[in-house]
Order: sequence, then structure tokens, then C-alpha cells
Amino acid sequence: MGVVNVTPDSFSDGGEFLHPATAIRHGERLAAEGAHILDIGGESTRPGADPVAADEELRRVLPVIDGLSGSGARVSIDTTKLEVARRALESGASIVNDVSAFRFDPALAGLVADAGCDCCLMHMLGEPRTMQEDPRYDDVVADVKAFLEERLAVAIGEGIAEQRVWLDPGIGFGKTLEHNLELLRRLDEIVAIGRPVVIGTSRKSFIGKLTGKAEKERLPGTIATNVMAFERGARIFRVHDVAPVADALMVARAVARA
Ligand code: HH2
Repeated sequence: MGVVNVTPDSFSDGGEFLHPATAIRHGERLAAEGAHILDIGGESTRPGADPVAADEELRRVLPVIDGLSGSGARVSIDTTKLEVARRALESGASIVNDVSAFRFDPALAGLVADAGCDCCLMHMLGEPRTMQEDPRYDDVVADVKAFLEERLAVAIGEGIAEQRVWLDPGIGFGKTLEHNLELLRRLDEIVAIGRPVVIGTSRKSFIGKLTGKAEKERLPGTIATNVMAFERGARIFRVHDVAPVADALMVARAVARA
């Protein structure tokens, strides 16, 4: 899953792809590099980020979804808003990636059920503005697992077919360095829920904390974490740098099969 951020303020590439033509070219490049899914977002969810109004989010993402619908990759809309998801699905998206797991806009579940599309439900502690203020868990893996099981049950209760649901532990969303490491170390416990697991470590600050490197220099850490997540059973890898991660996963998969 390649990341296409159509935002002025995303944590690692804010402002780089704000112009639709630039974002479309970037998405086409990621598809050519091996992305099977392009995840298009018009609102940053970095810690402390301010919310964006639905009309502004739509203005950012719709032309890019239009432009990338024929790219050969599936299009995913990274949003927490009903109206944005609805228009994105009408424009050719086939996956709803909701970092709030239907908590911010519960009606989104009904839309996904009616559309019969795939969805990714992610764990986040609270909301982006405050999630990094002293996050605490009894047992981070058990707590995240219980949350994802509860949101999966909500999704099914709203009429979404179980096989349409992917789950994501939400690396960096209300987690300390140690929480992120523990989730990656014990990712098999999340995989055991039985739904495809999405993992998003790309360029995140916990890699910077370990390596001392700036966002754009976190590719080696991104590769290490994605290969380890693959080994523990993750199947969808949300990354900014598709070509090197795709190579790493191809090699990891060959080794695992031998
Ligand atoms: N991470 C980000 C955004 N969306 N979705 C899922 N399912 N999993 C993630 O880990 C995830 C996500 C944050 O990364 P990015 O989009 O690069 O930054 P920003 O939110 O600042 O735009």
C-alpha cells in the first residue's frame, strides 16, 4: 500500500503532493514500483494535527482519486468522514481506511456495508490532537487486540461482511516507543484475530527515536519493521517508499517459503 498524502502538513511529506497533477504522478510512480493499493489522504493525522473540514478534504482528494482510478492499483481513501468516503467510493475508490475505526463517524460503517467494499479499521488512543499525551495501557497488545475485536464486531453488526475487514494496530497513534516495539514484537497476537493485518511504520517517529534520523532517512528502519511484521503475519504494508520495501518483502517471502 503506497501512501499519497494530498496535504500541506503530513509529518514526512506535507506539501509535496498538494497539487493534483503532482499527487497523481506520484501515485502512478508508486503503482509502477509495485504498490497494489494507493492510499489517498487529505487530512494529516500526525500527533497534534488540527482537523480539516470535509469540503476541503474533498477538494484535495477527489481529483487525485479520479486521476488514479485507472492506474492499475486499487484506490483506498484514508478518511474518518462519511461524506469524504462516500464521494471517494463514487469516484473509484474501493477501500475505506478509517484510522478511527468508525468511532469518529459511526455512519461510515453503514456506507461500507451498503457499498460492499473493503475497509481497514485501525487502533488509535483517543484522537490525533491529544493521543501522544502520556499514553498508557495495562498491556498494550492485549488492549489493542480487544479494541480491534470490538470494532470488528461493531462492523459486522452494522452489516459489513467479515471478509471485508482488515485490522491495523495503529503504530504511532497514542503509543510510546516501547508500546510500538511491543506491538511489533507480538504482532502475531493481533494476526491471531484472523483478519488481514495492515501495518504502518513508514518513517514514523519511533524509528527516529531509535536511529536519530530525520523522516526521509528512516527507510532502513521502515524496511526492518515491515520485514519483521511480515514474518509475524502482517499482509498489507503501508509505506511511502514502495520500491525498496517491495524488494525487501519479495526476498523475505522467498526465504519464508523455502
Ligand atoms: N498512518 C498514518 C496515516 N494513516 N492508516 C493506517 N491504516 N495505518 C497507519 O499506520 C496510518 C494510516 C500516518 O502516516 P502519514 O499518512 O504519512 O502521515 P499524516 O497522517 O501526517 O498524513
